[in-house]
Amino acid sequence: MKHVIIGTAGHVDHGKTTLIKALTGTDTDRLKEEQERGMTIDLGFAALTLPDGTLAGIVDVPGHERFLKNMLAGAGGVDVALLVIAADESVMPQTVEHLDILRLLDVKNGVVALTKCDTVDEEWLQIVEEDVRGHLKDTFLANAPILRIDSLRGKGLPALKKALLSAVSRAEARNAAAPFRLPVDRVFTRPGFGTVVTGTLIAGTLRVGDAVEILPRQIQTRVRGLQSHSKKQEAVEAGMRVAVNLAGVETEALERGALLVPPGTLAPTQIFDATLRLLPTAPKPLANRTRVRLYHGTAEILGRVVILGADEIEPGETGYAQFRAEHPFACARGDRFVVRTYSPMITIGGGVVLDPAPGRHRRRDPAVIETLAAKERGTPDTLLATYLQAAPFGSSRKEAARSLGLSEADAATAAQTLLERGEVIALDGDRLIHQAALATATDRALNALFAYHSANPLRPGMSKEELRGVLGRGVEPRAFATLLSRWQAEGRIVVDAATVRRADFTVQLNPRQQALLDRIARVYQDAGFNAPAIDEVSREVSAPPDAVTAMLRVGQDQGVFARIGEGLYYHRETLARARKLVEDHIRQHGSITVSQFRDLTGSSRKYALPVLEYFDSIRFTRRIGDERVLVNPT
Ligand SMILES: Nc1nc2c(ncn2[C@@H]2O[C@H](COP(=O)(O)OP(=O)(O)OP(=O)(O)O)[C@@H](O)[C@H]2O)c(=O)[nH]1
Ligand SMILES: [Mg+2]
Repeated sequence: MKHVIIGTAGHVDHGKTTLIKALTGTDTDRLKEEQERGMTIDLGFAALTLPDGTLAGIVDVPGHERFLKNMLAGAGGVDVALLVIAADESVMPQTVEHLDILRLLDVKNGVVALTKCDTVDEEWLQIVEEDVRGHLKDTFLANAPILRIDSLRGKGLPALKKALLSAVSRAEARNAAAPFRLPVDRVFTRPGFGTVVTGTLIAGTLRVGDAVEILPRQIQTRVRGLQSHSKKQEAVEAGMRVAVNLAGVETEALERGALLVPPGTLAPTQIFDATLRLLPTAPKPLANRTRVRLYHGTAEILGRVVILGADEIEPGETGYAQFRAEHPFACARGDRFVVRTYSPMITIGGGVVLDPAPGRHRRRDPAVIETLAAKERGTPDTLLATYLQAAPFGSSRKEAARSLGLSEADAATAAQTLLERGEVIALDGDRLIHQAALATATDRALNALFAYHSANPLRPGMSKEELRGVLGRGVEPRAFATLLSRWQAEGRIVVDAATVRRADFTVQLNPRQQALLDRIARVYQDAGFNAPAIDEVSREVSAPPDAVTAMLRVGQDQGVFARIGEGLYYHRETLARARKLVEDHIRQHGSITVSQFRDLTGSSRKYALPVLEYFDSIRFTRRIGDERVLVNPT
């Protein structure tokens, strides 16, 4: 299922929260102060089921200028904008500012809701619609539908839902295969659970048990539990609202603006290179070393902008800049951000991160500008690195070159550079995997095995297919096999014919279990060819049938028993005798039939047939009509 976030936008009091309540039944103004003042202060959350059953997350933002910082914390995860404009007031300052922010963050889809239509007449409505169209010209909402709404009476809601569905279906799905990224927007404690953070998962998949690093503080922890819209989940995917219960972290270590990522995938930074576009409406050119407020993910970061290759950036122009922050934070190449002036707080522009960890530059150095231009275009190695970062199980060199539109020679050089830097690892001759992706896959596999061993202490290991399923959709069998042999070579796991176990795991029977296994083995030894049914064994050894079955499985893994058929086991000595009888008989007579075997063993057809079929299945004998011959007569 596709996961998307719909985010409200619009001027204060234009009816965003009322509209969300009318759509979903949820009052997103959950703070006492919000309810008293009838005004949204901080982000609110709800879920909307669209006409086709898609469950969209909703982020409701405050419209008041004073809380724009909170709006920015919500805007980072928005896929579809719901721009709310009150028909009685039409476009107002924060209508424009919110729209600017959504554009700077590269939101591509949306719908316009004209609320409070019940308070104006048709003539006025037409004037307002024209005004709105004029403001949306040249934006991603230029062709968006404008829906007339009266939230108090629920008028226009079905049409709005349809329009939202169509915008949602046009929205590009976020990459659930990339390393996960969760910008934190709330932190709280739940009695009995501990620390919980919430946010919009903007990339990747997060699972219970996953190792997590909290940036910029670099605190390592684990996911203890997950929820989305108050429902417990084992895994959550990009585009979902999520609540994460973190193991062993104090709430003091976290705040809005923190970022959760797989350990080691991003480093905190205080300086980055970027393209920076100034809005045409910015009041004046942006001068070198201006102190600004930068908004990235859910964080607000103060710092100075060093303009590269020029003295200033004019309104409406784009330039290169280096941002020098007053505190560490984390960002990645390609991330979008918004810039406001320090005081008064006016949104003046935004841009795209080109390099999250550059050195300091000489401002006028043409080589610096050239390098930044190359980074903006994407050099083969940055392209390949970005591509591999989003490939959780790596990619063949050919595949990578093809998807990036690189020549094989360029791709090979790029691969060499990344291999030498240790950023990428060659899994086998052809397959490359990003070290971050490998670390995540390794962690996930060992975790899954640990959980399996804990739940199944008597099983020798997890089936390979089950483990492959745990690792995620789209791990090809070949890539999986390569990963398994790598982990085996590193001494992390042991791979048997069909199962995988952690290298540090062995089946440990306690003395009582061992005694039970021995007693069961004796029962089977004594019974010989006429093996007992499980409930007979259960009576004989005075243990419940489940316990007998469990021990039979352990015994089977240890080679004490062979499973001949449903509920039918032979002791290995009995099986060896049967095998000898079959072999001798065939050598003397050329073949053996079920009734001959039955007579030889003094058993009944009930045993004779499954035993011979078992011999066929292990390719000891082969059936020809009613008779069996040896597969390997020599
Ligand atoms: N008549 C009428 N009143 C409406 C409608 N929608 C909202 N209102 C009223 O407008 C006022 C503001 O509504 P809110 O939903 O709080 O506005 P908001 O956009 O969420 O405001 P902020 O979050 O503070 O920016 C409330 O008194 C609502 O009852 C509508 O369709 N018709
Ligand atoms: Mg509101």
